[in-house]
Amino acid sequence: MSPKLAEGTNYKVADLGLAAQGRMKIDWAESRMPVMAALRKEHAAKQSLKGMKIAGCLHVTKETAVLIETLSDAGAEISWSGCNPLSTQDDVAAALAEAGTSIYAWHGMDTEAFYWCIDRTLDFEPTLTLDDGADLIFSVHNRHQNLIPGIIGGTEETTTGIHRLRAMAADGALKYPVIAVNDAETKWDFDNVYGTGQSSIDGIIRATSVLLAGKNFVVAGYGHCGKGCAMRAAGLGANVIATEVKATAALKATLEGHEVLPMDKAAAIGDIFITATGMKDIIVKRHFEVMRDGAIICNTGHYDCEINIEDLEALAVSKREIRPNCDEYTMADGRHIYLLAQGRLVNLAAAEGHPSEVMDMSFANQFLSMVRLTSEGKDLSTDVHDIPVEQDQSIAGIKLSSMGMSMDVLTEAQILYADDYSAGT
Ligand code: 9W4
Repeated sequence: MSPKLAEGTNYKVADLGLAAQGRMKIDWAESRMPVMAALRKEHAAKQSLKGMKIAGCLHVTKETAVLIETLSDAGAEISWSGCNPLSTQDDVAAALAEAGTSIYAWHGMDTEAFYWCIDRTLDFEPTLTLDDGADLIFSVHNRHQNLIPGIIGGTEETTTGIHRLRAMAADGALKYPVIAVNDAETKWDFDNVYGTGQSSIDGIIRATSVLLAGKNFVVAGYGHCGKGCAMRAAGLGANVIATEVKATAALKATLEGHEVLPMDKAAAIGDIFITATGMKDIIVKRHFEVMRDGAIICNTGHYDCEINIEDLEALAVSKREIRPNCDEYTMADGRHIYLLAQGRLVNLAAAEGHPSEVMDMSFANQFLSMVRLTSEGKDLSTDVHDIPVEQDQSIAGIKLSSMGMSMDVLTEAQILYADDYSAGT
């Protein structure tokens, strides 16, 4: 472990000198998270989490800091670690440590340090766990089983984590109830379409500064993320071309005004390519061979195998980093192809991930799940539980009113009309 780290009785972070800068980032995020502000006001007054000890393992970002401080203001004791060594923002970690939060996180830590940090957050014997990737739940179940009787429940943020926890529950191996935060509509739908849509375009622009208007913008995969990217690129004046393997998704892309082509055709006419499929080998050798000079390629799908970088490396005669997060590959015939963020998620590596306004809703789901586990956790079965529909509606409602919008309400007569089956249709 690096000797340069700052260590205290309840923290280990990179550099406390970054705290003032981190605090400004947190203040900025907080001002963009009105749902969290409303929940903080209500639950700080009620002290809904009083007596709870929450161990968290989730990306240490400015938005997560808002979640941590909201949980703390609602009466909980907190101990936190980052869930990915590359996502920890050292200035945010320093600001949290300076404000007294127990936090063990620094950018670029190795695997041994990662588990050391998780173990430190378990030292205070938590009553609740809050996860992104389920490392905390796995650590409790595999290495700290003595803590299980004291744990009321946990939450999990990601699809992958939830998938594994459901498998654990099916085998009878899960020992406390878990709420699947990802499955809330106010989480995955808004994250994927609006969060990934904007931040992916943001990553492309930060890495390249190119004009999108008039460009052929090829989106591989028209799922929620692909749709978000397509919508925003079209809004900036690009001609969007979607590639798909699923007819219904391809049809949606067509009816939303985009062209649909197989990648073999799109490869030759695209100016900018973004992969958002979750599948490997979307852009391979034969595509690189026909691409235009100056083509830009990047990935916003779940994995970094969508673009076959080995094929690109094999075709190239030279490579240089021409700008941060932008590698220029020169082909034998003199054409240049630009790969962004080394094929990793462009919205995270070259931009800042989901905007705070989007994280506002994801983290409202985390917060309300902690409140639900506190009040009802003892009655929940040892299984993976969904977010209640009313919670989704309540979060969306607070978000709407914070934006000055208001809705209609069904009258009694309308509710009766909808349920009435006496007179046929
Ligand atoms: N960030 C991340 C992961 C890997 C990574 C260039 C190659 C996810 C969700 C939220 O995973 C996250 N690798 C990088 S940068 C980087 C960043 N590089 C750098 O060289 C390796 C991550 C959730 N979230 C938001 O989206 C916004 N606020 C949040 O809390 C954060 C980070």
